[in-house]
Amino acid sequence: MDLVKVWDKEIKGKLYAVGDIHGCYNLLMNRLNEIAFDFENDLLVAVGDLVDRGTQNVKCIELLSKPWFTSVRGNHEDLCIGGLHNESYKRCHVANGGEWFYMLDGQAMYNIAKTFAGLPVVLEVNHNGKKFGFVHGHIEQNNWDEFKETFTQEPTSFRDPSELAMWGRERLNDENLQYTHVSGVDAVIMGHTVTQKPCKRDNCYWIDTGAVHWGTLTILNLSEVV
Ligand SMILES: [Mn+2]
Repeated sequence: MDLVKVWDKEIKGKLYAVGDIHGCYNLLMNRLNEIAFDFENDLLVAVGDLVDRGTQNVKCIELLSKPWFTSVRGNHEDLCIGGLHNESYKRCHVANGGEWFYMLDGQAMYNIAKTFAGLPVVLEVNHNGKKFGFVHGHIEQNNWDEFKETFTQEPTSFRDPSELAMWGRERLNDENLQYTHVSGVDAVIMGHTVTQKPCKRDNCYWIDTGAVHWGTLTILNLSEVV
């Protein structure tokens, strides 16, 4: 399992990013039809949190087998993986919309956790001469390659790089103004922190617009933003 993955299949059509879906399968399909998404040629990259809080969790997991869909791992995928064997993860998960998972039979839970553990924490997609980076919550470094390298090095900080990338919100909150343009990449797309509208700062985008709360699912056409 690779924590960092570079998309290596050809994208014949357009490249889109979608915010946190959280079990809202019908909403996603309706939005894709509205934008005339081309299921034969386009690629949709989700920023993680496919499940929990919404009602169509299994349908959303099945998206991962579609050639037009891929995702990075969000903290809710992490909760499914951890909740399988760890009581405190399970409690946190149930308290955050994950009760559906513990109503499945053990084999189904195991299969889902295994699928999620196969998702990268960081995904890089090159399309039409541009490089797009995807991570669920946070990128600590102001350089894309330095960020990717933290996943291959011996840990230097007390926080695991995957945990920071899936759970962190520091860049969007940025109280110390330490985060700037991320060099080495054209755009970085994140979710995790709900904003009323898609948010852009430097070359970073946050696109979790609270689909499961307000029915407002953001889909970005990445060839139009960069
Ligand atoms: Mn999240």
